[in-house]
Amino acid sequence: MVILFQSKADDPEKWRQAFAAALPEADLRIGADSVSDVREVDYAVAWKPPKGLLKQYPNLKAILSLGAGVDHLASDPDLPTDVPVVRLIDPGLTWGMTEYVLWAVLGHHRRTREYRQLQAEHRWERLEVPLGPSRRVGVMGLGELGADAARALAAMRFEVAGWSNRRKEIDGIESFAGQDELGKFLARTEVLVNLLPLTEQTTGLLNRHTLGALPKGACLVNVARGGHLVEADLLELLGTGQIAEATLDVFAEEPLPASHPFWDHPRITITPHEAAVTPPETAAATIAENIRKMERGAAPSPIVDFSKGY
Ligand code: OXD
Repeated sequence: MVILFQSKADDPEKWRQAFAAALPEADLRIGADSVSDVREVDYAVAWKPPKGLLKQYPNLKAILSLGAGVDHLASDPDLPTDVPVVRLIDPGLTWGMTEYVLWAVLGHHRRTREYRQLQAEHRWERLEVPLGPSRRVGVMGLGELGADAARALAAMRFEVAGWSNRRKEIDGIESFAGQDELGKFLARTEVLVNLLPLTEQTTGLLNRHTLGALPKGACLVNVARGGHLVEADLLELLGTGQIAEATLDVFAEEPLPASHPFWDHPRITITPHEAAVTPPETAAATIAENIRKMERGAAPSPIVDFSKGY
């Protein structure tokens, strides 16, 4: 079985080793150049493949995303439509994301930026921090990643709510659903965490109106996609104090251009799209399990529903 591994962002050697352990029967080819006969490729495991690349393999049985999001595949107008595209739900990816969300939310909650400033000024001063149960955190998107992050935040004793297309039953999390309840969800949310998939409906959803509906002085954590956020609106709302601080891992343009105003903004924390980097140690096994299922004639999961966009 030939697997094409296509990603410019990942260390191929680590993946080669991880696949050798998880799926020793596979012949892993790193990059399109390593395939001399396109008819050989059975599976493509990919992150941001060049547009049009995957349609070149006539015997492809499935495309497996190397990331949780699939917008990097959906944006290919020539993506093969006759094979399943499989999203990655992987424990290591989920742990990484939940850790990042906890780090960012706790940082805002415990006023890390202001304490840094006080330290820089050698000032011994206590700032008020509400008790966890009085801090209202809201998670947009309650898929695998959002639900895990919401549970972990609730375990930290924050008052957590989630917003998603359909209402979700998650212990300890208040669930808001659909456009009708977005306003109510935003009005109660002091720290907003975005974990939505990027679709036509969610592009630009974090804008002056939605961010303006948060309580004044709210914080934003964007770990989903840069396309969710209208960046100029965030700058404006930081200027008015409507948004106090933001932690951003994803951007409209990546890498974030050196001249971008976010870099020098004193109330923005930037990380380079690293909140949850797919770990070969766990993800190769997850992908291998799906490939084995397909080799047995069973369906992989979860299969992307492109009518929903995820
Ligand atoms: C992902 C990502 O989709 O890293 O997994 O952005």
